[in-house]
Amino acid sequence: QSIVRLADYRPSDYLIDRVDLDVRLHPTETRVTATLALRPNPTGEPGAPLVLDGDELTLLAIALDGQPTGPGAIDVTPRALTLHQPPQRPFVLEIETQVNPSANTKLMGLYRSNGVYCTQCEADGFRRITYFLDRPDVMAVYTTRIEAERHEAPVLLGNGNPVSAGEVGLTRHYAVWHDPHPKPAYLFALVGGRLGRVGARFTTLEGRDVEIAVYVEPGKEDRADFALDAVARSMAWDERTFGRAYDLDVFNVVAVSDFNMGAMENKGLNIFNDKYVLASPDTATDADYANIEAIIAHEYFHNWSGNRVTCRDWFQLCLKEGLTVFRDQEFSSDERSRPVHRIAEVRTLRARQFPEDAGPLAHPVRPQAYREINNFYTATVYEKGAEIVRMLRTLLGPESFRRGMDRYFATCDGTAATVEDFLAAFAAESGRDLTAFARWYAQAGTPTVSVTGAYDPERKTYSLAFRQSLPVVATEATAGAAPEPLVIPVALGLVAPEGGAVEAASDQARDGVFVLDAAEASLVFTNVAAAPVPSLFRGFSAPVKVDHALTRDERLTLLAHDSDAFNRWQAAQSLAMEVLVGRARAGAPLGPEAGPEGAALASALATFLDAEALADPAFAALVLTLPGEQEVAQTLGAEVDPDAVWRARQTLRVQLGRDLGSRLLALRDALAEPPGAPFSPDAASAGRRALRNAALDLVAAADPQAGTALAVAQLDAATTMTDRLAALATLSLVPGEAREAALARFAETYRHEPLVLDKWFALQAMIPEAGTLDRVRGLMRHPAFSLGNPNRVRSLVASFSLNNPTQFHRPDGAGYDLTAEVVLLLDGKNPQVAARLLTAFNTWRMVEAERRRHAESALRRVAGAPGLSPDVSDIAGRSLV
Ligand code: HT7
Ligand code: ZN
Repeated sequence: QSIVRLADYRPSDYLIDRVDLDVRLHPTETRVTATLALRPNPTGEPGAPLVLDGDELTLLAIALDGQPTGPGAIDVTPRALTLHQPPQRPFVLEIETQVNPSANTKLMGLYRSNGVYCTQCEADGFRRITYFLDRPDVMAVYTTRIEAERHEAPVLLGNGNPVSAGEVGLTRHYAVWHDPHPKPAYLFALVGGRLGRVGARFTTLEGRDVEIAVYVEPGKEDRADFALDAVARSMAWDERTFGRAYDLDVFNVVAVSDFNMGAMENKGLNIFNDKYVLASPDTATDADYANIEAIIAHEYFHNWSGNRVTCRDWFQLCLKEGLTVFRDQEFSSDERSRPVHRIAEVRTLRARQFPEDAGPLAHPVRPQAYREINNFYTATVYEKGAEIVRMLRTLLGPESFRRGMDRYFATCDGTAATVEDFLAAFAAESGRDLTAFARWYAQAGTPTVSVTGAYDPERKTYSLAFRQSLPVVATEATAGAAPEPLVIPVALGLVAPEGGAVEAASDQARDGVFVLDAAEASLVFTNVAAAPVPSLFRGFSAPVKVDHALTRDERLTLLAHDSDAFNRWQAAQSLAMEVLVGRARAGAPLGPEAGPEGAALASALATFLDAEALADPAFAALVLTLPGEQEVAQTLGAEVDPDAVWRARQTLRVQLGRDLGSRLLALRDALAEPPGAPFSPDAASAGRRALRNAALDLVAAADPQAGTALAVAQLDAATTMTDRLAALATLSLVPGEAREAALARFAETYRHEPLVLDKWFALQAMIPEAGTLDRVRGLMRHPAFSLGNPNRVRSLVASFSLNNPTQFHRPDGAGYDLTAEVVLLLDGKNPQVAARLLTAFNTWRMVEAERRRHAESALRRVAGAPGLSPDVSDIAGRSLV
């Protein structure tokens, strides 16, 4: 497959102003008539042939300006329709195609999910519906007529506003939708099916009365209320925070059960994976509620950052995704606890994006080349993309940032824009030169910032020397060229060893932010009465690794006294990481305690819990949670033995559970909900549950028998899925009768709830025991499992391959073999999901030699298989480079 390069971008030779679609839905023979109003693009090549994209299409008829095309005028294949000599004036093409939604297992284009017709067009699915200029810089106004059997699809939804509806003969009906906002084809959507609805009204700041609705499987309407409320809260927040109002009369959200990703921001008609819509206390955990709120917000916010202003080409994906992730993170921080949410964001970044940036799939936030765009919906584009926007705000300050956003929306509204357009708005608004800052978009790899501090008691100065080092990442475009220094905002402060802020001045740090924009730089504080402890990268002000050799006492000072909550958490993480890395590197055996460092951490945590756990349980739960195995492996960097990492982490968990046991039990009691208390998914209630369950986890690590008894009791008494699942997770780590009985009972209770069974699949796939491989193979034959449903594959197989490091990296290579086998099985059905599963091999070069050999041979088996999809072939090829 050919490589697409940013450097080769050329405007389209033709534009499409209006699209009239007539879609006659049928399970296997859906007919689509597209009437396209085209014209030559003044900036394109005059006289060029018109080449429309297609994918697995059957052409039934074509007419040019109402006349059949003459012999030799067009060439048609399932992948392209070429009109050799298009008129050099506005003209109309009418194209009739036929597609088979029931056979569409790729879930791109028009497909059926549980009998519901739906579409997914980003990035290039529209070409699976009709021949089209399927590129984001071709923006048209769409009118869609949808027709179907009434009994099969009583609900017919499209983009924009409803125009008309009516009967067709005795059994069929139709609806017409018109979207007045020009949009690229990837934002097209339609839905037809038997669906239940919940609705509400929202009046925008411009006085527009909007009908908002969430459509779900009939009978599950009561599980859609939370999502509906999240839509209304998102609308209000975007008005308050960014002055952005909604621009249609209706806003519809539809939940479907077969979906390749989380959700899709189609104009006025967001389509969601039902996992991110349906919620009830009995079926959804607190994490589910938080995800639903965040993803509803994310897709809604795209209405401005993505739809009103879209991307010129797919290299600019971060323009909409990074910015929209930033916006949804801000929303969640405002709706919940800002520090707690920031910690969650950073944990995700470190667990997903840092490894990606350090492995063979590393790429810049704005890639320069791709073979398969669907493989670039990555943590780097999304999460690191959001960090860049956040750094921009830190550098400019909140007011200037907001004015820059206003200017961006004002100047780019209705256009397909680039990263340069985005930065230009902020440069113009602030008067700052952002040329060097723009390197964040172009250079792959996580920078490391090394810091040394020195106190001069004579001069009463404290100086900090910074050095940034950037990995050389050989990508298509850079060919391993030496990276240039990045502009890194370092939010910082000084803490007195006995607590309290040090009131020291430095004219190099404005508003507590020092800007490191050279390879090396230093910063001097004056009037510092005594040696302070520096608190650096407060709030994780830049997506970097920090190499700063603080002593244990200095870290303890930060944990106890820093005014920045993120760095208090970071101090505990760093203390734990030192223990974990030391033990893993030494290959230390599993034991009851992790040495004096483990004891020191336990004692600091005891003090912390006594003073603060009840005041902020959500934060306390995070402080108690040790860095994950993958993060420890990343810190080790090379020749990693995943079993040694697990033993190190388990030993420290045992020690914390033992040393803190009585406190943890007391906290569980103190935080218990009074019997009959009503359920609330709010952050405070969720925080109490999180701490109770973090306590259970550690108590059970130290004393599996006591933990089992507590978990069994919790499972019996639980009134929320959060508590039930936490108890089951605890039990899943203790081999024996109680575990198997609890798992069997849970499966029986929720046998009609696929989304709950997903949690059950995932828990079992993550058990760090040798028997898990066979368990996963067995569960793949479970009646509730299906390779055709992406949620099932992610719950069972991806949980094993991506979230069970000891078993994926089994020394005998059987974990790699299972993953490769499923990737190949799946590739024929759903290449996108198969390719994503294959990214589990991202870390293969980091593991020790024997495992590495097995991983490489599994990867080579995949790469060499005949008939691979471009998606899987791209990931396999890059993983092996
Ligand atoms: N913009 C959406 C991306 C998306 C997607 C991409 C490829 C294949 C299927 C997909 N479904 C959704 C989702 C988002 O980030 O908002
Ligand atoms: Zn998005």
